[in-house]
Amino acid sequence: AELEALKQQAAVRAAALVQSGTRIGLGTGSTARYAILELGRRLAAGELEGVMAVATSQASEDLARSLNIPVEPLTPEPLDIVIDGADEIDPQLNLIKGLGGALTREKLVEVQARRFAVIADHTKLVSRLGEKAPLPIEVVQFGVDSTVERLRALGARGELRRDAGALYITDNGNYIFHAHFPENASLASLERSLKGVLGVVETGLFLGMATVAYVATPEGVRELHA
Ligand code: DER
Repeated sequence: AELEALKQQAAVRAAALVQSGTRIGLGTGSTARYAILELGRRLAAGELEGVMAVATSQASEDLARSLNIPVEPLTPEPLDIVIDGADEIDPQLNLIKGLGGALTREKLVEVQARRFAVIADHTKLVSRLGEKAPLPIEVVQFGVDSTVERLRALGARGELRRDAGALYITDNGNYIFHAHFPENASLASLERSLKGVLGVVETGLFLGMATVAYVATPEGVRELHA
């Protein structure tokens, strides 16, 4: 309950940045959900008007539509601000994302953001990525065991994500492998190696993408910049 209150505090802080007449990206997960709810509240209260949103998952799109937030597909036009959660945040604001299963659409949206505001509770802060969370890697279904073998050859240990025993399938119809790697000298080289693996669609490494992070602690919301 305490963590939920903290998530909501971070979400409300970021949602306050959204201005009328702008284009926004809506993240996915339990923290981003509070931001979407807050945007809906601001619209209903007349504090906000004329916004257009791009959602990073079907779930976030459905929630937005239920709140009368206008949702449109992603087009090449930049987004003024994207608000999304993270699984881990390092001191340089590099992120691990994807435990909510939406990493590919999230990265496609967030790369087009003029401002990418991460929202989280303090448990997401780490000194090094990979400390607590696995690295989600989206992989195609066809020949998945071959792709997993290629990832293991790079040093990955882990398993395909399952929910209630069944293999999890993303909005894009792919599987997700949760990988643990030995401590890596360079996150950038790990990202490049993984993106070069045949069968890999996208990784949950979001390096140098976030512009600001609102991190809620019991002492208040901290604003972190890269
Ligand atoms: O899957 C995702 O990328 C989510 O944004 C995740 O990183 C954060 O989800 P949470 O707010 O429910 O912890």
